[in-house]
Amino acid sequence: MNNLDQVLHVQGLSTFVDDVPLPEDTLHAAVFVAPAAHGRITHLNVSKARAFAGIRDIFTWQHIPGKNQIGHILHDEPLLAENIFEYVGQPIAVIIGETPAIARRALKLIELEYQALPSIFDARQAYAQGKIIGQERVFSCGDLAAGWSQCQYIVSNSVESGAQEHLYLETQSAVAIPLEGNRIKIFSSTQSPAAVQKTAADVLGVAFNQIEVDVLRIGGGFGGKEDQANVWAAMAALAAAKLKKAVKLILPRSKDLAFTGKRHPYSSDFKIGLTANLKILAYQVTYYQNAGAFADLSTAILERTMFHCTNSYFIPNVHAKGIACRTNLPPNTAFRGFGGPQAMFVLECAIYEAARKLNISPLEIQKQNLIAEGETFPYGMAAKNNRAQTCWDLAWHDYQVDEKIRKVNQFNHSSPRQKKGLALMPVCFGISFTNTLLNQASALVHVYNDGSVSISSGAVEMGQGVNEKLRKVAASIFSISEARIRIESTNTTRIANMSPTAASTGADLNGNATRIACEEILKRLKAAMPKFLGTEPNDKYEIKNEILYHNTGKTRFTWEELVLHAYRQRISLSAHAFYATPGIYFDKTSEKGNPFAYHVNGTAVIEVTLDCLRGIFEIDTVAVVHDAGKRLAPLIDLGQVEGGIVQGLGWMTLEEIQHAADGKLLTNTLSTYKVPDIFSIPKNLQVKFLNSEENQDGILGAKAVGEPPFMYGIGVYFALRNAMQAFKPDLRMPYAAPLTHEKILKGLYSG
Ligand code: MTE
Ligand code: LUZ
Ligand code: MOS
Repeated sequence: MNNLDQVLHVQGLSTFVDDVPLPEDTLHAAVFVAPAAHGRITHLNVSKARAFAGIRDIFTWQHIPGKNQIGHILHDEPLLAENIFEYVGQPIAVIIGETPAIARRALKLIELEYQALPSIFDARQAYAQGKIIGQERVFSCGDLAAGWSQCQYIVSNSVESGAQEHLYLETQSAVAIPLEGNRIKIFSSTQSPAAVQKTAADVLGVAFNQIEVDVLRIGGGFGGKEDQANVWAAMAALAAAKLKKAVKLILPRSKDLAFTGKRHPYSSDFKIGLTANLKILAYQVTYYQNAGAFADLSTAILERTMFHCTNSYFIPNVHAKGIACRTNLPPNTAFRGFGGPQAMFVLECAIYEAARKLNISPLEIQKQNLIAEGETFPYGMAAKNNRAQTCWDLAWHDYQVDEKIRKVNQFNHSSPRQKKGLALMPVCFGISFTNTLLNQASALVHVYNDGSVSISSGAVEMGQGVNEKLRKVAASIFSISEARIRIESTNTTRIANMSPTAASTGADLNGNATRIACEEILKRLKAAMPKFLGTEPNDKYEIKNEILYHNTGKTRFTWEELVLHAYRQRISLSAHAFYATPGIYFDKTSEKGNPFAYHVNGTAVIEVTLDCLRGIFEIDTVAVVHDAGKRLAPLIDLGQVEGGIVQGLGWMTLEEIQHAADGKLLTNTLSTYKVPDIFSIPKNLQVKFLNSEENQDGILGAKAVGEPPFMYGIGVYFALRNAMQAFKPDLRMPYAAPLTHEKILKGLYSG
């Protein structure tokens, strides 16, 4: 894949938090958590556990010197529960032992008594009881009533989409090491070193500059470490500060599955209206988001749901309402797409339901309504260089959709028990943090006087290849070999106030900061060339492939020699630079603005074959046309698209989180929670990148690629429903994902 890390990865030599060399006498933490979904603590006795051989200490909220508060958007979440706990798995105490095994064994000696309180796990029930987080949001445009009055067809229904486990390979991990002067250095598996720094500083009641956070790379994040790495890092820091010893906290897989938040399940109602020639004129939708017990990022995620309520389509009259509902589940959190997939799924269900009622193909409705240049989204931004129609048309043509439809019909006609289904899934995803202030980044570039280069930025490498992209940026600005460039760990002492690596903006934001820093150094180097070469200052100077050029002529001098000359001339070879995405704003009062630097478009063509006797299926084809602009690292982008698709189809078809009636996670192993494996990958997975011109709003002409491909997986749901419908024309089945084998079988043979 040409990822910078690949050589180390395949040899098993890359290091993660678990590999950080530990000081002597490092201690190990285990976390004591709430055993029930909602309760009032009446009695907590840790004395037996504390007396256990090898236990050094136990900390509860009473030991926190600073604030027992880790909520950033809303301040509603304690690090350690005080009198009330609100979900199974909510941390109550941190126990510190000489080994991880000792700490875990002593957990069982903690005595907890509580008075059970009523619990809610369902978003609509929570809403009915007024348990909401933040404000209800409404995005609207046009005139809904007028819209309905002009519609020939109006249909409505409800839609459920499920939770999803991130399943990053590296579980939540932190090592906190006390340094002189009461400073703490934290190695954390986080997408947001600055959030870990802030959380630990707040909990300890110290200034941010007392806390250093370092991240070399993480073993996957997918959004699960945008906010939820803070908890474990803050606990390790608390214990390290108290005991003046290094403390390591690594969640075992089963605990990580049970304690941490997931993708938000949504329960939604829609009503959609179409004209006689299938133009969608009106769309009304209400999203009930199951936020879990604390806000975490839920309100931001809900906001992105609102932004994506019309996906790739233009709808003139829209009323979308979103409510974050507080339930007694672990706080749900960011997950690739960040609420976007949930919105898109509802609209595709609405289109599918309308098509079913009209007895036509959903494709007819989809292609009639793709957004065109200049048309606006409900939040007021106009489609600019939007490639919704281009991608759709290319996918239709290049993947021979007419021919595919004919073949599917032919197959279904002659095959009684196997049925094929086909669907197209257009995606339009806005790039930028919807919270405008987060769209900023900085970079620190050093050129050493041997000509090698070191780059620090706020980007966290999580397998998505951002480091390789940063290396390409620097190599292209300086016109030197990538081999000279090293990407350093992401560290709060080198880069301050960094935004999380999220919203697919890692390369755009940090790449641009890196570009600006490199350009600054290059400017100084070029200014030093006349003296170095003994030529006229007003001549033309350039560096190409490490060779110095004078007035377009090649000289015999190199990058290395110029750098050494500049050093001897006492010219600075370091630069720090800052980048803030220009031109974006959003007004939350009117819910209008220009929140995104640009949109990413694409269309997927999906074919499945369903075995209607067994309810099992194969995905024959996922063929995509995707716009990634002028790609910086083509193979990395291909990997992102392929990985996103597989993760998306897992959400839609396999991954089903289940809780017992008391709120305990039932799917707490990988035998009961099924994720896509090598056999789940479509037999034919094809990706064509649009040959589009340079994207002025990305980095060096490229477009962000991390999240958008996830949503192609949504098409698999509809391809499957089409196959089911071919078997059972009067299929009546609720719109609910995941569409597991079990649900398919029930749908085919019930009613
Ligand atoms: N790819 C890998 N291999 N591992 C990850 O954790 N996270 C995804 C995406 N691709 C992820 C990934 C998510 S949720 C986001 S927001 C982006 O990568 C973040 O990185 P970027 O902004 O550099 O694209
Ligand atoms: N995080 C965030 C995100 O804070 N704001 C966003 O808009 C966003 N979008 C996608 C993923 N993470
Ligand atoms: Mo990605 S959900 O923005 O970490």
